[in-house]
Amino acid sequence: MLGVILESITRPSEVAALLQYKFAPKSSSTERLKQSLANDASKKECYKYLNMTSRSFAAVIQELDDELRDAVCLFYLVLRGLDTIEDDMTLNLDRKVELLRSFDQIIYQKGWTFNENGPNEKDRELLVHFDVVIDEFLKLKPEFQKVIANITKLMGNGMADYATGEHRENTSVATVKDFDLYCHYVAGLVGYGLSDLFAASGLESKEIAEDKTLSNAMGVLLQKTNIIRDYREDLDDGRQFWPREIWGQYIDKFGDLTKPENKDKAKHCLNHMVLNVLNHVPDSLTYLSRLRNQSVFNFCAIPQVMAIATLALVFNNLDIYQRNIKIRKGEAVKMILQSTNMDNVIAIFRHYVFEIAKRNEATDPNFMNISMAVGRVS
Ligand code: D61
Ligand code: MG
Repeated sequence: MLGVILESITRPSEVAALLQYKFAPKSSSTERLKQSLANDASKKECYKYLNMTSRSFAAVIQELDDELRDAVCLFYLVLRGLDTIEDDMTLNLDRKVELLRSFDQIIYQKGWTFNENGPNEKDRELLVHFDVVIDEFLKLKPEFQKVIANITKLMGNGMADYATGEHRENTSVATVKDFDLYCHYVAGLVGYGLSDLFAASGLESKEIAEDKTLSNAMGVLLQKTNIIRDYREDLDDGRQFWPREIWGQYIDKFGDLTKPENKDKAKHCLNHMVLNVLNHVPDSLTYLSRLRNQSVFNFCAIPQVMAIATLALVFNNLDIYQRNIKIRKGEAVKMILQSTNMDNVIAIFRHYVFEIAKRNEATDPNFMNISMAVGRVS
């Protein structure tokens, strides 16, 4: 906490937000969740795994209204389990593909657990105790179960296609179209599933699940932002998610973007990647503007606002090629406290997109395209 305050010490509004957040009374939703966990050990386990495996989503999920909280928590845990199989580079490829393609059936097998993940896989514990997730999944309303199983099937098969390189000539991401499709599988589909859950809960109208382009954009914007921010970590782990169609315009070898002698090209490449994400901003704002329930609005708006702030942080910032960079906790908390209505969310988006415009340079080959993408938001 002290470190967090020091990081924001020159920004009084952030220090105020941190203190307000820290000493705020527990929300009524948190209270009700605590009550529902008091005499339910297996549900309690699930929320323990939610908090263990997600820094970004645990808090916003727990703040959802009662009608949705458990369904979204289980949706998250099921997909985190699936992703823990996808991410494991120590698993044999045939075994991985078999698991990915059948995961939508595994979630109906009472007692199923998995201990074949490598010892260093970050969420391996979740799969070791996956029987608890399955028990709670099977207690959800059949309509919720169907949404979750349907998305799990589509995502598992999409991940398997990528793991085997089925739809293209090699295992890295070649074209912008491939990049969009991969992000659709791993994140856009979450947007579809969440919209279906919102509609099934009755907290939002059926229309929210009808425009798939908007639901997809919600997830793709988050995933692409993570992929830019995580360049170095992924490179060090032997993964490449940036499409060659973009980085190939600037450099011959993906890893060469880290080299000091390539810094201008690396900067232009990075900004080209940010430009690609900016294209999803109008759809994300349109989706948010259609939400009616307060808890659903906060749940959806907070991650989007964090992503826009992260995009502004990475734009024109060569540090991403050397280390992990993150927005300050004080900045994050200030945004969380503000992200409760559409007017504030639009103001936050404008603020960060304006930050990008200020650091846009006339020497950048995409200077004009970036200006136009900015113009579409402000
Ligand atoms: C509103 C609110 C939250 C939303 C949304 C709309 C639309 C989409 C998403 C959240 C999904 C965002 C994904 C961005 C984070 N990326 C990852 O976690 C990557 O894994 C992707 C596959 C598993 C997706 C699991 C997930 C994530 C968030 C959820 C959810 C399911 C269910 C409900 C609510 C939020 C990434 O994982 C990194 C890691 O291992 O930690 C990767 O492997 O690329
Ligand atoms: Mg993954």
